[in-house]
Formats: sequence, structure tokens, C-alpha cells
Amino acid sequence: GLTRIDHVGIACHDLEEKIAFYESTFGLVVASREVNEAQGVKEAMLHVADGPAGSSYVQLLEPLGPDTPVGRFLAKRGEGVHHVGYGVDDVAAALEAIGAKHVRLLDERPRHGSMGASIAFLHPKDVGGVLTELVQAAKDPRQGR
Ligand code: V0V
Ligand code: CO
Repeated sequence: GLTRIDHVGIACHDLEEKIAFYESTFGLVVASREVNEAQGVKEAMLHVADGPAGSSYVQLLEPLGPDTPVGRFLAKRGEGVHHVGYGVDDVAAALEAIGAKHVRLLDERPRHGSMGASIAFLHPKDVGGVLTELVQAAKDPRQGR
């Protein structure tokens, strides 16, 4: 099952500007920055809190170009909440269980996510309009979570 909210993904035009906003407004601290070519994003994770099931973050996302998931989202809807990422213990097992319930999987197999996580997305049209990400954190705590 789902163990926590791992992160809320927020689409923006200017990553550095939004990082500065979250730092100065909420006092959040950047835990990691990464360019993920496969996902078409430059992203930063800002640490919010630590809980019994792991940590939670705000993920700020700037598109690498207009023809990417976040680039298309910004053109259509503008800046704002892009996806919710839930923690799971085993993303492959979660995909199998959820795929059996007529929810379309955007990823048949886990892919590389922020801070060494294994991630997979579910189609927003099958989750009430919410792009939903499953996140299995890296086992090695040095990788962040
Ligand atoms: C698109 N739609 C959304 C949406 N993006 N609805 C809710 N939330 C979103 N974020 C709607 C859109 O309004 C359309 O509905 C419909 O889905 C098809 O969208 P589209 O404009 O054709 O856009 P596409 O071609 O980008 O397809 C949308 C999907 C795509 C969701 C299939 O963006 C995708 O595969 N996303 C998964 C990968 C991803 O988002 N990566 C970036 C984050 P109407 O208007 O026709 O009704 S990477 C990340 O989070 C990482 C690395 C991490 O956490 O570690
Ligand atoms: Co994400």
C-alpha cells in the first residue's frame, strides 16, 4: 500500500526563481538537484519533514523543452501542481496490483527518479484528473531519503 506522501510536484518556468521563493517564504532547504533527461525535466527536491515512513518533499520541475510532459503542461495550464508522488515499499508490486484495477500505467516498469528512487506514473485520466507517481525510495540513505 501507500506509505506516505513522498512529494508534491510543481511545474514552473524558472527553477532557480522558485527555489529562492520556497527558501525565503517557507524556509525550506534543497536536498537535491538533478537533470533527468528521460523525464524531460530539471528538478529540485526541497525537504519538508521526516516521518516514520520516510521523508517528504516539494519537487520543483522546470521543463527541458516545450515537447516534454512538463513543457506541455505549462503551455496548457500554466504553473501549478503537476503531480502527487506517494511512497510505496515495492514499486513493481504496486504497479502489478494497481494495473489489475483498470488504471492505466504510464510506466510498465519502474524508472529512475530523484535521489536514486524507483518511480512509475499512473494516467491522470484514471485517477480523477491527478497525475499520480509511485515512489520507492533508494535503500542507501546517502542517496537522500
Ligand atoms: C496532462 N494532463 C494532465 C497532466 N498532464 N492532467 C493532470 N495532471 C497532469 N500533470 C491531461 C491533459 O490536460 C490532457 O487532458 C491529457 O492529460 C493528455 O495530455 P497531453 O496534453 O496530451 O500531454 P502529454 O502528451 O504530456 O501526456 C500526459 C501524460 C504525460 C500525463 C500522459 O505527461 C506523462 O506521461 N507524464 C508522466 C511523466 C512525467 O510527467 N514526468 C515529469 C515529472 P485534456 O486536456 O485532453 O482533457 S518527473 C518526476 O516527477 C521525477 C523525475 C521524480 O519524481 O523523481
Ligand atoms: Co515526481
